[in-house]
Amino acid sequence: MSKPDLLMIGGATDVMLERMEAEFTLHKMNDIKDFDAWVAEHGGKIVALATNGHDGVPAHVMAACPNLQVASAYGVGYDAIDTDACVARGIKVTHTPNVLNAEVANTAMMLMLACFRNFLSDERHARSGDWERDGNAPLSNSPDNRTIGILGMGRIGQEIAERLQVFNPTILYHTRSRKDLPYEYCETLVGMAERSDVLICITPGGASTNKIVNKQVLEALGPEGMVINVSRGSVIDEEALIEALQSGKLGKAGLDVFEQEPKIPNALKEMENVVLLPHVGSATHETRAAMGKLTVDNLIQWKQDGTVITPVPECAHL
Ligand code: A2R
Repeated sequence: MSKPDLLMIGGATDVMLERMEAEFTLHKMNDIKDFDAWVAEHGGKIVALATNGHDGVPAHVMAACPNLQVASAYGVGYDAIDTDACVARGIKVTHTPNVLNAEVANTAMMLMLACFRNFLSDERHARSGDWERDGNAPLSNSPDNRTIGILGMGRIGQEIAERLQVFNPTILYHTRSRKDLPYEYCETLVGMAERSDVLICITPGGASTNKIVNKQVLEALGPEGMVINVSRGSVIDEEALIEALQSGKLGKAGLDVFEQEPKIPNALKEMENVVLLPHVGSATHETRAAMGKLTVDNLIQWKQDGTVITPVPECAHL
C-alpha cells in the first residue's frame, strides 16, 4: 500500500509515531536542518500534517506544501491555525474535542481549590518546617456556596459546571448566545463578573475573545474575587490582571495559560495570591493518549476514504 507523505510539527507520543509511521512516510519538522532544501525535495509531496494547538500551521509551512489536504491538530483549541486560509485551499483541519473535557475541568477545579484553600503556601508551610517554627498556617476560605461565573459554556464549560456541583454553587454563564442549560445566562461579561465570586474562563482563543477579560471585568470581580483561566492566555488582559492583583482590586488568580507561553511575567511569579501552572490542563498520560489517538485516527480515516472524524467547525463542509 502506498504511504502518503506526512509532515509532523512538534512532538508526538511513541504510540502516535508508530501508528503514523505504519501508514505514512513521516517527515519530522524537528529533524529538518535546512528547511529550504527539504522543501525543494519534499514540499510538493506533503499531503498531510500532524500538528498541535500551540504550533498550528505556520504560513511558511502552508506555502511550502502546495498539495496539503489535511491538517490534524492535537488539542481542542486551534486559534494558531488560519482556518480561512485552509478552507480557501480545501485543507481539512481536525482537532481533538471532548476527549479532554474531564481533564481540563479537573484542572479548573484544582486551580480554584488551590486558590481558595491556599494549599500551595500551606504545603510550603508544612515542608519548610515553618509549622514547627512559627505555628499554624493562616486560615483560608471555603469553596462552598459560591457564585461562579463561567465564561464559555461549551463542551468543557459544561463539564466544569457539572463537576462544581459538589460545592453547592450558584452557576452563571456568559457566551455570545444563550444555551438550553439549567444555569443562569448573563447578557454581559461585566454584569456576570459583578455578581461572581469566581470567574472561570473556558472559551476558545482568537480574535473574538482577545483580552475579553479586561480591567473592567477584573475590577468587577472585586478585592475578594478570583479569576481562573484554563482557556488561552490571550483571553485575559495580562497587564490589567497584574495591575488588579498588585493593587488589591482583584483578590486571586489561578492560571494555566499565559499570553507569551512559556514565558510568565515575573510580576505574576512574585505574587502570593496567584497559583501558576505550565499549561497542563489536559496533560495526563490518559488524556494525552486519547488526544493522540484521535489525532492519528483523523489522519488514518482521511487516508482511507478522504473523510475525517472531528473537523473544526469551519472545515465541516469540506
Ligand atoms: O459564544 P458561543 O455561544 O459560541 O459559545 C461558545 C463560547 N464562546 C464565547 N463566549 C463569549 N464570547 C466569545 N467571543 C465567545 N466565543 C466562543 O465558548 C461556547 O460556549 C464556548 C466554546 O465551547 P466549545 O466550542 O465547545 O469549546 P470547548 O471544547 O469547550 O473548548 C474551549 C477552549 C478551547 O478552544 C481551548 O482554547 C481551551 O478550551 O482548551
